[in-house]
Amino acid sequence: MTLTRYVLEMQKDHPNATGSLTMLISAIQVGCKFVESCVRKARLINLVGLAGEVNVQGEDQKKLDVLSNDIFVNALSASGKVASMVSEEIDHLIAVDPSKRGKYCVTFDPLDGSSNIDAGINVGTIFGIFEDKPEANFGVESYMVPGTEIKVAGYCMYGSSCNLVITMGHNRVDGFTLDPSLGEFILTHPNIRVPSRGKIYSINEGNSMYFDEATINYINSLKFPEASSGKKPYSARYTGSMVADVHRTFLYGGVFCYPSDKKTSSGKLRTLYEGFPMAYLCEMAGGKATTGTKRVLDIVPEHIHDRCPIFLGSSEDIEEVEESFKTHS
Ligand code: AHM
Ligand code: MG
Repeated sequence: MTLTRYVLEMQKDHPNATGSLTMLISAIQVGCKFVESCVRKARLINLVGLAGEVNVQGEDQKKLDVLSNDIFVNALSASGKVASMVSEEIDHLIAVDPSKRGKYCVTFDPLDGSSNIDAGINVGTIFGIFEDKPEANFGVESYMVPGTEIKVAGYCMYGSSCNLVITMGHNRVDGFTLDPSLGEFILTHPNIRVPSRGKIYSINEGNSMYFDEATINYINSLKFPEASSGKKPYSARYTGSMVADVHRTFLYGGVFCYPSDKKTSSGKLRTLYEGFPMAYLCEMAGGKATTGTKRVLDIVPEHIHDRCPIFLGSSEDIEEVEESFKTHS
């Protein structure tokens, strides 16, 4: 089953389907293949290193950040199915030329985890698809909606293999692996379900001195379980690449966390193109995603580059996070 056939079949019985979403996902698929090929040969063709610019987040842009952003902006604009876009790399809303506008709004982080790229660690693209609101008149208001309005979410991980994981809703998440000889994504992980309980936690513990009490207590409960609980300490795994850490969490279970702390009241990860897509994928795969005190998908952003704290993964583990926040906030 190729990704193209999968999307066609998912849309086949949809009463109002016009083929637009299928074409849009096809454009994303092409973008992912293009970025995959650039990441694969980056070292050889001098694509590692800095581009010399600083993005809206105040981070140094890598050459591959800039290139990946251009690839997605061009692929999505050319699809004719997009009204506007929000990219991590561009400070303003990206308007599509009126002659090519469609009805979807797309948010994306073209190359998440790019600070890892020079060391050859996994990186990825994260995307979310929303519907344009006519009353927004192609402005940012189309994006100031709760995460529950997201239609499609996914990521592509450029790692030891290239994996694209997608949900079009209906409690269904599927994973594809790129067969480089065919140039096609093949269904290799049908119906991904996040185990209800895991044994791994994933957090940048180097920030511990800034964590609030609820986070510290929760992490300590994983490392020093009460003898009476019969639980063993969890293993720690953290690559610093959200796509890789979340992908592992989906497959093996456990928790991925980027909390708010004393330095950053909303954490680090961006709501529209990191928080919402990953939270939606997690819920559709049977897991949960919270800020600690609120379901991530219930957030309504006020700005396109807003950030949100996030704890996502196995439902029973996330319920313990929520418990810790109830007790210690
Ligand atoms: P980026 O979008 O600039 O790459 O930053 C996001 C990344 C995530 O992939 C990862 O989870 C997080 O930043 C790691 O941050 P830290 O280095 O603070 O642990
Ligand atoms: Mg990112």
